[in-house]
Amino acid sequence: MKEKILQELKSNKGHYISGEEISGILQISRTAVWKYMNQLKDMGYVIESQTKKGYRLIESPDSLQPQEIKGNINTEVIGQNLKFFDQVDSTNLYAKRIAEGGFLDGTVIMAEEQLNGRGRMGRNWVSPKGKGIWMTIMLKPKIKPADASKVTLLAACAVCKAIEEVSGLSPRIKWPNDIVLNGKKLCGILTEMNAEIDEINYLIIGIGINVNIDLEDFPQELQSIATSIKIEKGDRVVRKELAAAIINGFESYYKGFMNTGSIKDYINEYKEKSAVLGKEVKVTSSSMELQGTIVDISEEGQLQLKLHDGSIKEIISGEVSVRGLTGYIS
Ligand code: BT5
Repeated sequence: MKEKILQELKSNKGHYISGEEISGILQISRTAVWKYMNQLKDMGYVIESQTKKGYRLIESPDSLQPQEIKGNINTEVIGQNLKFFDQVDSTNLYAKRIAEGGFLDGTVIMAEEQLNGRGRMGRNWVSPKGKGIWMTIMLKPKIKPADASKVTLLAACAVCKAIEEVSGLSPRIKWPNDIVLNGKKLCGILTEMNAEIDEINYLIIGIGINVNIDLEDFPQELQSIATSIKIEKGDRVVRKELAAAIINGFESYYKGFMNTGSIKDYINEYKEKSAVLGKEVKVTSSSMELQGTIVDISEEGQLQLKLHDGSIKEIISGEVSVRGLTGYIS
């Protein structure tokens, strides 16, 4: 009912609508209307009420609630089902819990706060309340498990583009899963999947973006390596607009990939946004450590690393750190 009242207020935005009118449209008492208005105010909606005129919506909160995001998305699949939590352990963990029971392709999980936000390899992801976008996109792609990393690449492109659109900043993608700005981490992507040998049962793309985080919100050990849109821009951005832009953008890349089975149409855009192309890097994985220069990124999204002996090695997985002024920064 609260959502329906909100819809009435939004469709009359800037104008008053009387309690009587709402009670007539929704077939509830005027006291009930008044109670729901108070609940909406508690949620952060600024609603003016005047005895003779009724109610008027002045401002909506910057919340990631479905009713705030739905109006800004124009997708067919991604985000058609939006699940929202004020607080959750981790949107990826939640997605995995529900995935087994079946889900609508493109379901998006959003949370205002994560108590156990996760990075890769069991690392922790700091996710303070109301200051970031902590979301997971749940997919059932008909692709081979080996191609799952291409979806991470497309998600990174979509996030980067959406940040540019909404904030005017130009972040870069640090292969494979980070988005960085001025050498600091702005966003991390955690792709997880459940698969058979040659088919994916489900793929979940967890995206964490530091949006309106202040430097002091980060724990001490992250303050020199993490940043946020607010820190870089000097101003807040509206999270729900950014979240909607990511959902819209991602759908278009994802559809393209699903239709053609290839990401080659997007690889030039990816290269333009790359933080590692042309850079001297160190690539580390559990089994090796290599140094060289990234000379290209293949149509499959793999790094071409030119070693010091001139040979080229294709990098499929691992961590990349870029040579900075004071050694290699990750
Ligand atoms: C990542 O891991 O970068 C993937 C992060 C994915 C987070 C999203 S939020 C929504 C969804 N639900 C989840 O539970 N997770 C996903 P990795 O490359 O392993 O980086 C983790 C490392 O980044 C940590 O060890 C810290 O050093 C650093 N870190 C932690 N929180 C950070 C933050 N908010 N901003 C920047 N760096 C952070």
